[in-house]
Amino acid sequence: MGFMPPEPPKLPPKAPTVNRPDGGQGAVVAERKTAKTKPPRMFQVVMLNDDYTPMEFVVMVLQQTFKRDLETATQIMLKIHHEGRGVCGVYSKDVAATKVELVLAAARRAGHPLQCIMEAA
Ligand code: TYC
Repeated sequence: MGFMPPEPPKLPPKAPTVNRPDGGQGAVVAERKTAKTKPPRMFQVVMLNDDYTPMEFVVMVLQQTFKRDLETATQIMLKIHHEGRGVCGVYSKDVAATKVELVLAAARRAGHPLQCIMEAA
């Protein structure tokens, strides 16, 4: 008997491609049932009252760091002064943390004890 080359392995018969969800293009993309990305957790930057930081300094910080106009900044400052604390703004975690650092650095630099914290909104 002569040499016989080995038969190639038998593959299962191919299903008709035209009936596949992608129209036979080869890629099957599953539909996502739920949203892929959740909205980011938000954090409020809260400023605390003290007896020493000048009102004008707080208003200036609110204008510069939190982009408030003079009237809004004054209202927020007075709320903090009367109620002990007030929300300066609500931001993503990184932005809130940066704003807290900016406020504390400006206060330290000016020699004021102004305190500022972030909390989950
Ligand atoms: N209480 C301060 C004063 O009478 C003013 C002040 C307001 C300080 C808000 C801090 O976050 C603050 N000079």
